[in-house]
Amino acid sequence: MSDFGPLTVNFKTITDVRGDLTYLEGEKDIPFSIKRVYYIYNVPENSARGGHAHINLRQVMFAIVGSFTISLDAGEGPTEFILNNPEQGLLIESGVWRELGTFTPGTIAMVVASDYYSESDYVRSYTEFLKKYGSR
Ligand code: T46
Repeated sequence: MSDFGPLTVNFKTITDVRGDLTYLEGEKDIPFSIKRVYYIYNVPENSARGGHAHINLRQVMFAIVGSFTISLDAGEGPTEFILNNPEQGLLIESGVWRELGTFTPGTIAMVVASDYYSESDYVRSYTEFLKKYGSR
């Protein structure tokens, strides 16, 4: 089942002569209450991140600046997405393996998450991931 759920989250932007202002609100634009925000930047060329799934965590990820790729795998192989629009996020449900790469120089990837950081929520072995989620 390659079902990632509804994937795209569009944020609202207010534009005037001073520039653009984009905002997102928990439980409105984002389909959960936001408990944590983190951002990834200064990523060296050819570096990969991710390589895990979450048991319960839900996240929306977007590129504030720049561009990167993310491949999502719900247990039947990867589908690749490019994130390069600060007005559009990708909803990543729990139980989905993700791998990030191809960061252009200066990229800032931003993530809003449904829960606090907890290492026990991670599945960091692909074999374990397939055992747990491969037969849905
Ligand atoms: C995800 C992808 C897209 C913390 O202490 N607090 C935090 O909030 C986070 C996110 C991480 N950490 C620690 C855990 C590790 O010791 O920071 C270290 C690096 O984390 P990690 O190797 O998991 O980083 P990425 O970029 O591979 O994965 C991160 C998120 O962890 C993950 O939830 O979906 O970004």
